[in-house]
Amino acid sequence: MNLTAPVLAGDRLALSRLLTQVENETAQGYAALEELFAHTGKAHIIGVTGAPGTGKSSLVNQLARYYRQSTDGRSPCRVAVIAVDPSSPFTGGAILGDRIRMKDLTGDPGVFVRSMASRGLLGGLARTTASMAQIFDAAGYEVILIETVGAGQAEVEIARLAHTTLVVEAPGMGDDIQAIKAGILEIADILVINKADQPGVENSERALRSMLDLSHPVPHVFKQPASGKTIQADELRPHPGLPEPLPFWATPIQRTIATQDTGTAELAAAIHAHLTYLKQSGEWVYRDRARLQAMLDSLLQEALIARWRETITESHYSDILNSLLARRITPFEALSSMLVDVNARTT
Ligand SMILES: Nc1nc2c(ncn2[C@@H]2O[C@H](COP(=O)(O)OP(=O)(O)OP(=O)(O)O)[C@@H](O)[C@H]2O)c(=O)[nH]1
Ligand SMILES: [Mg+2]
Repeated sequence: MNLTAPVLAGDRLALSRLLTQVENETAQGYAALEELFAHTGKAHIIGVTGAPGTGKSSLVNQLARYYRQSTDGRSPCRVAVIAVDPSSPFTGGAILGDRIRMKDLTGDPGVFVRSMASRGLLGGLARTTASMAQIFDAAGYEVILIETVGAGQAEVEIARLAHTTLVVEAPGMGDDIQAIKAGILEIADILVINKADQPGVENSERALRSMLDLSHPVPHVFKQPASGKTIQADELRPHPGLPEPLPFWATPIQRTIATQDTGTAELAAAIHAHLTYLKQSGEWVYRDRARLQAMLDSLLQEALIARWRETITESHYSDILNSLLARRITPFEALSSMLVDVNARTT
C-alpha cells in the first residue's frame, strides 16, 4: 500500500506506519523517502541534547506546547518530537518516562511524538533519525524537536542534522566540565541551564560563560572531496541582495525551569533569533547543503564499496588480509593490489 499520499494529506495512522517502515529500513520505506524528498527542506529541526536527567524531555514538552499556542500574532505550528534513546542499558525506562513527561501533548492532533530505541536499528541512529525527520518535514510539521541523551558520536551526528542545537545543562549535576570534556559545547547554538530553581545556577552559568569566551567561532568552509576544491561560504550565498551575513552567532545562555514553564517563551525567542540568523546569513542554505552532501557521500561510499566487493572473491580478500597479518605487505600495498584488480577487470 502506498503511504505517501495519505501522509501528505495528514493521515496520522499512515504517518505512524511509514515511520515504522523507515525505522525497519524496508523497501517501501526507502521508496516513500524518495517520493517525499521533493516535499522536504522546510521544517525547522531543533536538536535538544545533554546529560541524562537534565530535563530535556520536560523542556521539549514545554517548547512543543509553546509552539502550539498562537502568541505574538503567529499561528500555531505543527510539532513533531523524535525522542532518541541511544543508551538503552542505562536509560531503559526513558521512553516510558518520556510518555509521562510529554503526556500534555497527547490528544493534540498538531503534535506527533515518536520514541525510538537504538536497539536493533539496522542503518545507524543518525541515518534513521534523519529519515524520520524527512518524513515529518514532508508531512508538514513546521517544527521538529529531536531529543538525544549524552555526548557520543551519535549525538554529534544528530546535531549536524539539526538547524538549531540546544545543549541542556542542570546546576549541581556533578562537574560542569563534564559536558565540555565531551566536546558537546561545540555543537551548542543555545545553552540552556534548566532546573534554574535549584542551587548552583550562578556557578554553572559562570563556568559555561567562561568556556564560551574561550571558544572562537570558526568560519564556515565546505570541502568537496571529489575535486579537492574548497568552497568558501561566500560562493554559496543564496541571494546576492541579502544583507552582509552576521560574522558569527554568539551562543546565548538561557535559564529555564521546565517543570514550572518558566523561561520557555524566552528560550523560544532565542530559538527564533537563531532561525533568523540562519536565514539572513545564508547559513540555512549552507547547513542544508552540508547535510545533503554528507548523505550523498555516505551513499556513494556504501555503493562503491559494495560494487568493489563484488569484483573480488572472499578467498582473495582473506589472502590479502593474511599477508597483512603476517606483515608480508603493508596496508598501502594491499590497497594498491586490490585496486589494480578492479582496474584490470573494468578495462
Ligand atoms: N526542579 C526541577 N526539576 C526538573 C526540571 N525540569 C525537569 N525536572 C525533573 O527532572 C527529572 C528528569 O526530567 P526529564 O525531562 O525526564 O529529563 P531528561 O533530560 O529528558 O532525562 P533523560 O531522557 O532520561 O536523559 C524529572 O523528574 C523532571 O520532573 C526543572 O526545571 N526543575
Ligand atoms: Mg528524556
